[in-house]
Amino acid sequence: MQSDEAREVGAAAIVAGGRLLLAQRVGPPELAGLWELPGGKIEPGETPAEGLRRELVEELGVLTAVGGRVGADVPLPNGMVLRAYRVTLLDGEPAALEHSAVRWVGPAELSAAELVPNDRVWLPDLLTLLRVE
Ligand code: 9L3
Ligand code: MG
Repeated sequence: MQSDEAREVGAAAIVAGGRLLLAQRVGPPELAGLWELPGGKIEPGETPAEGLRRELVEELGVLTAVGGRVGADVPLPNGMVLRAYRVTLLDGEPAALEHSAVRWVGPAELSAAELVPNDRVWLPDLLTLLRVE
């Protein structure tokens, strides 16, 4: 069994048409209403790409291809590590199946968005992604 120490939370930077997809968290209470890159815990036995693809089916109802890393590792208080990946949509329109809403944002909206604290460190990287898209 893998310990929590070694475990990863994957987050998806989905960019299309010069905009990035943000999803609004339902909970826990301190994160409810804030916006994040969708994703979740990679399960033991999954590669990060497999786990993130599964999370995006569950959360958004879309099929995706997981690409390279975006931004730095973010250590989480529970000993897990949060990592963002570049993700391409292959099939489906993202729907808020486990979030209260999803929305596509350009650079200005992204800069103004109320992101969850963990994801704020990636803002410069995400803005760069949008500019080079
Ligand atoms: N988390 C932070 N930023 C993100 C994601 C996908 C997740 N972009 C944090 C919130 C939770 C933990 O990682 O503390 C597990 O995520 P989830 O399973 O609640 O989505
Ligand atoms: Mg999640």
